[in-house]
Amino acid sequence: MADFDLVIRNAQAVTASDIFHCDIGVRDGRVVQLGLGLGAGTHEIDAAGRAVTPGGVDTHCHLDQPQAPPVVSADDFLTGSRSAACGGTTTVIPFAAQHKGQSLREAVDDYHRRANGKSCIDYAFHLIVSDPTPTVLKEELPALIAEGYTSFKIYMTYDDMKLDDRQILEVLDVARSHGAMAMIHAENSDCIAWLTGRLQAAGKTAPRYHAHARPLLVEREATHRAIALSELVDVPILIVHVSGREAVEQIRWGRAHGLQVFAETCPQYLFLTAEDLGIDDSYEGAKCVCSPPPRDKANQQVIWDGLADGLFTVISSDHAPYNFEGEGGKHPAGEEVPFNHIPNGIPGIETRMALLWSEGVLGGRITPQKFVELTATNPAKAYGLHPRKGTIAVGGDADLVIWDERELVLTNGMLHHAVDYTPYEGMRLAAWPGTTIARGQVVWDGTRYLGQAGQGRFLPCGLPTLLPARREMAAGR
Ligand code: DUC
Ligand code: ZN
Ligand code: ZN
Repeated sequence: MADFDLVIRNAQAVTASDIFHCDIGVRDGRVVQLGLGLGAGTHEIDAAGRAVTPGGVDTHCHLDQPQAPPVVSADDFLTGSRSAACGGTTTVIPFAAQHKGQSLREAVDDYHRRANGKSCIDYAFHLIVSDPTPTVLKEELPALIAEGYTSFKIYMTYDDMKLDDRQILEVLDVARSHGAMAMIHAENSDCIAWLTGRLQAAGKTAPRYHAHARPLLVEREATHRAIALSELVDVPILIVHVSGREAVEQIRWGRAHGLQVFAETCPQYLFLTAEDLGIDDSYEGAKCVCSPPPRDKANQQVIWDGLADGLFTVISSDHAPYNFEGEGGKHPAGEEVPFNHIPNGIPGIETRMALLWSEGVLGGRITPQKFVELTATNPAKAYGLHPRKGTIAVGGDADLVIWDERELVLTNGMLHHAVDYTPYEGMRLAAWPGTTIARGQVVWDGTRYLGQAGQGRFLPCGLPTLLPARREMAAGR
């Protein structure tokens, strides 16, 4: 009888701290031995000295999130998890979103119905709190945190989602009392509304004006305010989808003052610029409308620097799957809508890992260990899934990626999401996941999706374990 269900031989294993040569023995979906010359496995894969990293943990993506008609999410848990797996991600945390007037519990129950039996990889839920009633604050949120929904997103913009400062303080206070992680979308709503009104009055409605309505200072002001509110409550926060220099400066300022401010960025702020929204009034730019908007080359460099020097805690996809031409998308029935009616968000759940390995690691901008820290280990720690997820260690889930370093041209045709475009069409990459293994099962072999709907399990989250000592934060990193 074989000693293991699966042995990966001759791996160059990468964790957030080390790179080491080993075989990886897997039994019952977990890593049970790391060493050289391991015994036989029922299945064996020769990694042939290639890099093996933990499967990606994508802690910011939107799958089958209910939308206001006519907008629809192109990806559900089936297509979204399939796409994630083929791109080297083995755990996702999308959002159970409360709409105003709805109970939070109802939003969670509805989201479980949407996920149930569909995902091929493990998943957890963040909450979105858009209506913090006394019942939500005193009963529902504490109960849900205790059940494993230990993080929630707060919006400072969007009329149907945003909280005012007083409400943000109330929600942060719950996070503090119960040890949960608050994620904040930091853009100043009134500034956006005022700028949008002026642009519209001037007839400036093409997609490129989306970036004019959301300049860096709109993000800077809200980031500073979010940090100040968290300081008042004395609770850590995580600023999501940070796009450029001005928000980065606020986060560095907060840390230099000893505050626990974590930060997330996304590939769109490394690989797209505002020019991708259009240099003229072409509607193609709608494909890259997301919030905050992509900035410019100099800001891309600021984001790369922040990834390398520890400013950023995680890099997530913020996969927001809206079709361009297809149903419920950005170009509804071929109609060109004003920028402020274009659904905000771009697809990227399958491309996150390869973009960062190819351009970050192979491009010499970050180390392989930093890649693992940003794409897997810190995301798992931030949301209470570590060490089961996010590393290669005995006892952890056997969620692994074996990397193929090969030249390829990215096209939407190679992707497995249900979105009809990728913003990275035609981009040249130097790597792609050659094999993705989720809890010991091969779900992607480099050419074929081999996962099964329902193979992924719901993961209740523990409390975040990513709380560096205040002294380290104060070093200004
Ligand atoms: N914020 C997100 O996190 N995702 C899509 C759109 C947005 O504004
Ligand atoms: Zn957001
Ligand atoms: Zn998002």
